[in-house]
Amino acid sequence: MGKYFQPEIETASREQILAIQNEKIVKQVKHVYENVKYYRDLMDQKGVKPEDIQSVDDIKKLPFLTKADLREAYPYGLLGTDLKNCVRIQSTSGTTGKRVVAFYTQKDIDLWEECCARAIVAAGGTNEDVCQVCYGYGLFTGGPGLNGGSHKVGCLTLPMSSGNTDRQIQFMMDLNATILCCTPSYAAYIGETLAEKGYKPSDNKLKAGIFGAEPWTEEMRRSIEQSLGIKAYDIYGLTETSGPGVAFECDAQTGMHINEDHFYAEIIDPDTGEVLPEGSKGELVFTSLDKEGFPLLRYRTRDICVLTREKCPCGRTHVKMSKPMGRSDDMLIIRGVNVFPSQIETVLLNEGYTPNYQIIVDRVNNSDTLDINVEISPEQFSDIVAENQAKERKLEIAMRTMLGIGPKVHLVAPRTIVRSEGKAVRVIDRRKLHD
Ligand code: DLL
Repeated sequence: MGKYFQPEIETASREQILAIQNEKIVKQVKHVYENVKYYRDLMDQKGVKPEDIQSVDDIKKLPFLTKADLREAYPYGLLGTDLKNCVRIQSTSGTTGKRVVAFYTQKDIDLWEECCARAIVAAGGTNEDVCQVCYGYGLFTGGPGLNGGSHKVGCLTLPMSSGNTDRQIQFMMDLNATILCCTPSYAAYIGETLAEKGYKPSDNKLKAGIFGAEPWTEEMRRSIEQSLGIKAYDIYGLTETSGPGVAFECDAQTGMHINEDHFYAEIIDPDTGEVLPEGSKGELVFTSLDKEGFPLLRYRTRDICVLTREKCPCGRTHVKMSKPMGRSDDMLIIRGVNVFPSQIETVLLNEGYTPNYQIIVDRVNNSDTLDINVEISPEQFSDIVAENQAKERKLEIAMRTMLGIGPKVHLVAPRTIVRSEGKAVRVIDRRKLHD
C-alpha cells in the first residue's frame, strides 16, 4: 500500500473536489427535503427551496441544525431513509440530556470505514501492521470506526476496546502491536503503566498512535510520543457526522485534513451565525454530502477551530482544520475571563508535570474560584512542606500569566487522580450545583 488509501480523491485538485461537492450537494439537499420532514420545515420557514442550492456556495442559504434540534427530533425525526435500509445505530457518549442516535446504511458504514482507513494509512499503516484498537466498542463510534478502517487497510486488528490496561499491555507486547488507537488520555496512561512495569519506550514495537475524541495539546502530544516511542497523529470526528475519520492528521502534524468529498466544512461566528473567511477562528459546521441514514445539513459542532488551505507537504489537497481548542461549551467563564482547560494543560506539561490534573470551579460568596489539583510524580515528591509550597506558587504564577486570572494550585500525591480509559473528565464545575 502506498502513501494514500485513495490517492485519486485524497490528492485531487481543488477543481475536482469542488466538482464532486457541487454534484453531491444538489442531490443531497433534494433528498433531505423530500425525506426529512423536520429539515423540510426548517427550510420552508427560511423560505429556501432545493432548487436554490446549485453548488456548495449556496449552502450558506440553508438553516443550521443544532444539538437541540437533534434532541427534539429524537429518535427518528432526522432519519434520511426507511428504517429497513439502516443496518446500525451509534450514539453519543454525552452524559447530560437525551442521547443522540445516528443511523447508518451499509453504504454509510463503508464510506465511514474508508475515512478511517485514510487516517490509518496517513499514520503509516499497511497490511503488515498490527493495529490495537482500544477506543470503546459499542455505542461509541471510536472502536467500531477504527476497527472498520483497520480491516479496510488489511492490518491485523486487535479489537481490545477500552480498559483492562494490564491486558492491553500484554497483547501489545506479545502480539507486537505497531499502531495504537485510543484517546490521548488513555495513551498517556498506557505509557505511564508501561514505564511502571519497567519497560523502556524502545521495548515495544509501536510506531504510530491515532489519538482523538477529546482535546489534547501539543505538549501532551510530545509527552505521549516520548513515553511510547511513537509518532502521535490526531483524528477528529463526531457521532452526528459518522464518527472518527471526519478529519485526520498526516506526517506534517500541522492540522487535520477534512475528508472533503464527504463533508463540507464552514467556520461561523458562534454568536451571529455569519460565515467567516478562511483563516478565521470560529465554530465548525458540517454538511454531510452523501450520508443516507442520518444526513445532517449545516450541523453546528460547537467545536472552535481554524480552517486553512495552505499547501501540505504530504500531497493531500483537502482543507485542514486546526486542533479544536475544546468545545465552545467546554470553555469556562471564570470571573468573566474565558479559560480553556487546554491552556492549563499546556502550562503543566511545560513546567514538567504529568498530564494528570483536575480543574475545580466553584462559587464562594458570589465570587468564582478556580482550583487546580496537580499530581506529582514519585520523583517530584518531597517531604519538605516549604518545597512543595514553592512549587505551587511557581505554578500559580505561570497559570496567571497564561490565563489572566490566578488559580490556587494544589500538588497531590502520585496516583491520586483517577486515570481515564476513554474521554478524560478534567473539569468539575460545582457552580452548576448551586444554580
Ligand atoms: O469522539 C468520535 C471520535 C472517536 C473521534 C474516536 C476521534 C476518535 P463524540 O463522542 O460524538 O464522537 O464526540 C465528538 O469530541 O465534537 C469534539 O468536541 C471532540 N473531539 C473529537 N475528536 C477530537 C479531537 C467522537 N481530535 C466530540 N480533538 C467533538 C479535540 C475532539 N476534540
